Amino acid sequence: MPGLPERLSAWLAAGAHGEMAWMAERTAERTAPAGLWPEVRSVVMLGLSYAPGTNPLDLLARRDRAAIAAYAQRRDYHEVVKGKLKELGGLLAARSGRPVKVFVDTAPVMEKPLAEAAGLGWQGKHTVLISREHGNWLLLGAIYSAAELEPDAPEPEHCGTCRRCLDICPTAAFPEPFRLDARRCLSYLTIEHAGPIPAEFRAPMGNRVFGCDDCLAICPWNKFAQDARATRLAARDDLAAPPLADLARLDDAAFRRLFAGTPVKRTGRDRFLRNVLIAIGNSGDRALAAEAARLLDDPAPLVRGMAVWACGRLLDRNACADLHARSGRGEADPHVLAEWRAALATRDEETPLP
Ligand code: B12
Ligand code: SF4
Ligand code: SF4
Repeated sequence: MPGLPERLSAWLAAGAHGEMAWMAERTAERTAPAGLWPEVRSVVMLGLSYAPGTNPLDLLARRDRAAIAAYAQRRDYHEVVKGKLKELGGLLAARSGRPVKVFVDTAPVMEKPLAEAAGLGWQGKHTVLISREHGNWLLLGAIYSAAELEPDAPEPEHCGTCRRCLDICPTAAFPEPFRLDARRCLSYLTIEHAGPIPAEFRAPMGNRVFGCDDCLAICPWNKFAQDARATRLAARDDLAAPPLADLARLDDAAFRRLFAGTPVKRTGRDRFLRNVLIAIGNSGDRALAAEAARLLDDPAPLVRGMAVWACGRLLDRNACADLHARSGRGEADPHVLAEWRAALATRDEETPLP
């Protein structure tokens, strides 16, 4: 994969990986399979379809509902894909008499460039791998083999003059085609980013509470993808459009129960509630303000801070001042205090914090 180490270095040097420090570690292993496992002679790349039955973009208009990225509305693909890789890798090892290793997502492996080199598809301008047959709804996995296998030809790029994915991105996360600044990407901000979400990204988040599918859903190559309902990656109906009001009531145990075995459990309850509260603030639905107000007393500052922001978006200043008198006076966390200041200043810049 010529040029790969340079591209990864440039991406890291620009800081585009944000807080994902693990992306800057083990780069020699990441950019060359033999760096990770010196015995490797061939890499078999696999994609498993998770094509959704409905268009994820339709959900964005239902402001009282939560939008969870299509890949996360189902069983965690790490387990499913790994199981399949082990099965196939076992056959390959038995047939070739040579050892194999299997990887999904978390190892220092660049799965998209490898899948492109293996002929599965090409990296679109949104940087995700697109297959002619399945569109961009594929989850990837790798089998490293010590056997010499006949290579397939790489798939050339078929984006042409299209730029729909670049134009639809709600946060302008693509500095140029084929390059993503993760720090601006809602997938990164809602899943990987640990602290409060910077103010500029909150309104563009809309009702996206875990990941984002906009640049994927708009890609015209998806018209060839078949609904993946029949596979072991079938979507869970209760995660298709859950009411924000229900999600705002999750305590730690209920969060773990609801999202057991799905990728959503990764964020933990507090980070997830942070996202839900931002969606509530964006809902324009004053009835949901009561859910946000209840969380003003939450033990987690991350949750309290976004509860303040949501109340500030949905209620007038007087109502916010009442809530502050009830729940905000003893606040000591600097982030939450800053949110109170902003909420109380929203409609009257002159009023000092009571
Ligand atoms: C880090 C990571 C993220 C980060 C950064 C994403 C990114 N684009 O780098 C964040 C958290 C934002 C993320 C988001 C998502 N992710 Co993710 N992620 C990864 C991970 C772990 C590493 C990706 C990586 O190596 N990035 C580093 C950059 C430098 O590499 P790159 O994206 O290939 O970038 C190339 C281009 O930038 C190009 N390039 C750079 N400059 C230039 C200039 C020119 C002119 C050209 C032509 C090219 C070019 O060269 C680079 C190398 O090929 C992989 C799993 C893995 N181990 O590979 C999953 C993975 C890419 N994610 C995946 C998924 C599903 C998603 C989401 C769709 C989830 C969601 N719905 O929210 C979004 C998609 C957002 C998007 N548009 O990319 C799948 C994608 C499957 C597929 N069909 O490709 C993967 C492969 C996981 C898996 N096992 O299936 N992800
Ligand atoms: S996943 Fe969403 S925020 Fe991230 S690049 Fe794609 S459209 Fe933009
Ligand atoms: S939307 Fe257009 S430019 Fe973007 S990946 Fe798909 S074909 Fe390529």
